[in-house]
Amino acid sequence: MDETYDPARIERDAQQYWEANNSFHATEDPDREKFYCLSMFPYPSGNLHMGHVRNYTIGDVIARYQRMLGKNVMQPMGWDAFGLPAENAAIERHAAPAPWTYQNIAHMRDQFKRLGFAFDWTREIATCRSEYYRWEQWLFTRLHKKGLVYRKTAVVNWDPVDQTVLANEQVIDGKGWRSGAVVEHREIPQWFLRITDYADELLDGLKQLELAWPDAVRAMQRNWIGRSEGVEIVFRDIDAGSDLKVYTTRADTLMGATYAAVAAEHPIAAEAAKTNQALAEFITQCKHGGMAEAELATMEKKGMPTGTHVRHPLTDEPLPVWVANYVLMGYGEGAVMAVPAHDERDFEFAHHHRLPIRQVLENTAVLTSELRKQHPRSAFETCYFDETEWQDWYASKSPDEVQVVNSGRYSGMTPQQAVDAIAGDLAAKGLGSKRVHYRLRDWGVSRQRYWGCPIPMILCETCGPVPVPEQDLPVILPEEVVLEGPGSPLATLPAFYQATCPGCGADARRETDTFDTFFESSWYYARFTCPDQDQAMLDERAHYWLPVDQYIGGIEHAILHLLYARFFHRLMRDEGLVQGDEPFARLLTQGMVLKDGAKMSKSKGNTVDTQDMLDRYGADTVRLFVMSDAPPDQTIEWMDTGVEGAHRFLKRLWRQLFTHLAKGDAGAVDHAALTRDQKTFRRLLHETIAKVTDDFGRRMTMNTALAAIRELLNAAQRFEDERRQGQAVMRETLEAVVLMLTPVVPHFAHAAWIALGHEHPVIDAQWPVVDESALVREEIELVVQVNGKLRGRIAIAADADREAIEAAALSDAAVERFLEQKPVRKIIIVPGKLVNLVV
Ligand code: ANZ
Ligand code: ZN
Repeated sequence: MDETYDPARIERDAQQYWEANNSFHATEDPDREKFYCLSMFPYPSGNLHMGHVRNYTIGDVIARYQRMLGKNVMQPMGWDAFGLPAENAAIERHAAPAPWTYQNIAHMRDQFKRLGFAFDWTREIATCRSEYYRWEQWLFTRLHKKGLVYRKTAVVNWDPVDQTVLANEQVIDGKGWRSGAVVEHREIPQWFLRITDYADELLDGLKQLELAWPDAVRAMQRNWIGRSEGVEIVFRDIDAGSDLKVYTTRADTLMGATYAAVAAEHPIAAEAAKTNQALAEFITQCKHGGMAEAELATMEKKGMPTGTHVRHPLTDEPLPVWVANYVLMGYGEGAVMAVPAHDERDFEFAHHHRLPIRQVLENTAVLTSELRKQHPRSAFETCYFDETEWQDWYASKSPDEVQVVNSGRYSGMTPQQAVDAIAGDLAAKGLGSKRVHYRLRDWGVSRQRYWGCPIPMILCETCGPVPVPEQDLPVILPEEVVLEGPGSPLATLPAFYQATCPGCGADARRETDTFDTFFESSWYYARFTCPDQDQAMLDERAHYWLPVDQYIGGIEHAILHLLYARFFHRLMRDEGLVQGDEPFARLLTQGMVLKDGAKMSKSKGNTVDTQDMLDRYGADTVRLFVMSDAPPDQTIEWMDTGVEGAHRFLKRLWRQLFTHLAKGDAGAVDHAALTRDQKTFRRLLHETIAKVTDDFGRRMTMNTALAAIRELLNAAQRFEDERRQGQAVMRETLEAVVLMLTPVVPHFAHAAWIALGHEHPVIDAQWPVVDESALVREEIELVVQVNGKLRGRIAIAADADREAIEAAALSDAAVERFLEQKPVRKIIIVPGKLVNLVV
């Protein structure tokens, strides 16, 4: 062993050893428990940043720890290689995206290796390779046969100057990112996957993931799916237009509906606009506005009356129909029954346009808002409370005590009773029925981009869209192209788009759109189990490895990526390709790496150069630092002093090992020969092993584990026992420390383990085992209370009986003073903890 810690050499040696011995190559072994550890694969943007380093270190620590528990661990790595940045870089360089991507992959792969991640590189996948994407093309054609794929027109962002469709990220403040032109919305035919068919299952499946997935992620998925139970209500037409259907989750408030509102794109709006120029202009204006749901709640409630009326389904009262910019076409029926007394958006709208407000529930937050004070009182048809009264009332009631009021025969019911009664009455009249509704929309997978997987369809004038036959797959994306502008070159490459219809043999045009890149990332986890399979999408190896036991990645993927992967898993399950319902048994969302309190980013200029850190300190220091500061799911603050601290720790430990080894081998611990101090120190060692094991495994708080190891080493330094048994205990301690640090600083551990005289590499060593007998405390300390107040402490044999404990407590000098010679009425003993003397 060298006297000083030389990370460059140690890390090179360890990495060479792993490479030469295929140390991380995983094979299926039915006799061993498997552990599939997966960190979300990166987009090959060029360089690893500190966020990557932390993410992959967390995964690597878990994988290496599980291996030491004796499991058959598989940890693969690959590249989410399609996507927009490659196209942008290509435009800048007048080159093709492919070589740029492959170069980046090569560079990042080197950086991964430099960090010592235990990846099975034989399983590497790049999603831009046809060996990979051919199988998603194949699946797509299968889904098409099953009716799970369809084509319909949808809105895209159109840049009128560059004459191209833009991705949402390329629209900045409503303008094209390159041309600066105001972006238009255009409707073009696109491909959709029926994820809504699986909405219920995707929602139910979340229950299985309780405790195994972060609550926040499950909640976000739940909200995104957005199941609601409501009633579909028909408002009959009065003015010879057409009937109006609305969807409401609040049928209990039907008697409070004072107008109806429709989206700008609603047919009733279009019909009315034919004879109303101002309305037509308003509608055009709405169509240009933003469409995000979050904006709707806050934006100004604009609207115009259509001039038509519909009939209230229970009272027959005529209600005016308005066009309102807060009603979305893509949701429910694109129309609402407006209940301004109980819906804030309706209230704001009614307030603004001076529409009547009718209260039909006892309690309502809307009526206490600031706006109410500005609203002319005469507009309130009914209003029971003033503000302060209402607040007192509200505080005194629970929500299910609330009553429906001012609603005829429904008055006096609870809201739930009213929903049921009203739905029943509507059904009897043929004017309504209960309905379950989802917020989730079908997944539009078409992108008008070049650098993506070609959608395997042929568009024939006679037959319509026809899937590319299985024997003609894959549809290969030509890689040798030059991108001069933002449009996709596929549409201008006859060699690509000219095709023959598989149905009728006529000349036809190949689909030139490509898949959303979420398509590739939705099933890569499964392909890692059998990446070399060239006859099928997956094979039986998937049954051995799936589900992923631990998935690690960013919270930014909490909704879409994880939902699409859960959807794909079910699609593949229904094709007989995988078993089970869920792809990821456990999920860990790692926290960000901050610097000076902000997220590291190039634009803020607060990035830390990974390569520079590796050159300066070595991989182990960087790995140790990113694991030390906080639990994996919380943010860490990058601090240069923290990195130096991690480095110093490793140097000091190296020296400790060196000094110890220089003294020669003291042999194994002879338990019978240990002194009391040696036993006490050994107890700390085994308590630490127990804690670190729990922290790495169950709690996943490697930071507290590392802190405990540091404390143990500090105690070891103070221990300084040169006797034979002292040295034997020290040896046991250092071995255990090296083992416990192996997942975090694997190169350091590799070298140290050899220096400690082991023949087999530390990656094949077993995680240290707690010696239960070492944990037994010969003497324990008990707290002594007098009338519940801490008054003293006594040291007593761990197995002392009640009588002995009482005697010791009563005779303790400090305690005696507080007894003031009063008779002790009762003695309460909490074993192992305290004695309470009641006087
Ligand atoms: C009357 C009502 C009274 C409503 C009340 C709410 C509160 P969730 O739960 O998200 O499904 N709504 C329906 N379609 C809409 C559309 N296309 N654009 C905007 N809003 C729409 O929401 C269902 C509720 O959202 C429905 O219940 C409807 O307003 C509104 F005190 O109807 B409600
Ligand atoms: Zn045809």
